Amino acid sequence: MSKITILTGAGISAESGLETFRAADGLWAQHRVEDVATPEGFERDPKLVVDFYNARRKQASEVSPNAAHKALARLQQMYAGQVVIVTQNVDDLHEQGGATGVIHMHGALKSALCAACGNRWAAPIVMAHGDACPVCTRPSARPDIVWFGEMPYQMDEIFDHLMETDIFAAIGTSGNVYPAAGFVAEARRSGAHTVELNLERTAAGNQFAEHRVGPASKEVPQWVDDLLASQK
Ligand code: BV8
Repeated sequence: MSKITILTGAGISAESGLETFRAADGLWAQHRVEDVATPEGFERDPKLVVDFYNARRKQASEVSPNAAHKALARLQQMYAGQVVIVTQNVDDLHEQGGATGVIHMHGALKSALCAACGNRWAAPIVMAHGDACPVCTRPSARPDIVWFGEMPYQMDEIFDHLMETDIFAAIGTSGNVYPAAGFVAEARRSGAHTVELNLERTAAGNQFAEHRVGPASKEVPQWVDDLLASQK
């Protein structure tokens, strides 16, 4: 029974209307990373950071999954082997598109985290700095997001999947951020077939055996059709 491990990035949600990070007009063109996506930035100006994620949480609540998200859910439902989705994205469009067991390695907009006791709960659409944790009651709520310099979530589980996967696909990610950008090398070491699906060949592209170049809403459904046809 073969196994497919998929890593997604901001590009899979672009056609749903969510901005990517490194596009010319993307999130990192509008905000300094060190101000809104680091613990130091949160320490310096928690309101700026909380408002940055409030705006993204609001945007994410107003968009819908696109054909790429839905195609991956179809693959999970119809593929004979195991299909694991690891996402760098903090939106919940994979789940809205029908995917299950999605690993959010960089956290999730819909989740709040207590910086004091580690408790997690469903984030309100608008968080405020100083919101109390429902468990320890301290005013230590923060967005449940992995910032630069923080350890991504579920890394052991992810590496277990990479070590035994037969196919590794990276969809809509520029391959700039580690450890996610190192997953393709790990998968190759395990002998997996590697495929990059992206609007363009990325700088990391030469690490992949196969490339499917074009918008995710077109390339991902086609890739899924080919995978399902090949298993017949
Ligand atoms: C850690 C928060 C250690 C969530 C994010 C030097 C070398 C190696 C590593 C480092 C280094 N210096 C520092 C580091 C570590 C650092 C890092 O990698 N820095 C980089 C910049 C060099 N990494 C970290 O800090 C990580 N933690 O290493 O911890 C540690 C060890 C022990 C103990 C404690 C800690 C944490 C990384 C997570 C940071 N958080 N964001 C949020 O705000 O959303 S990263 C941010 O960038 C996002 O989360 C996103 O996941 C990530 C990658 O972005 P992409 O998803 O790839 O988006 P991008 O815009 O870049 O690209 C979009 C792509 O889509 C493009 O290729 C485009 O062509 C394509 N596309 C566009 N439209 C479409 C499309 N494709 C298809 N169809 C379309 N329509």
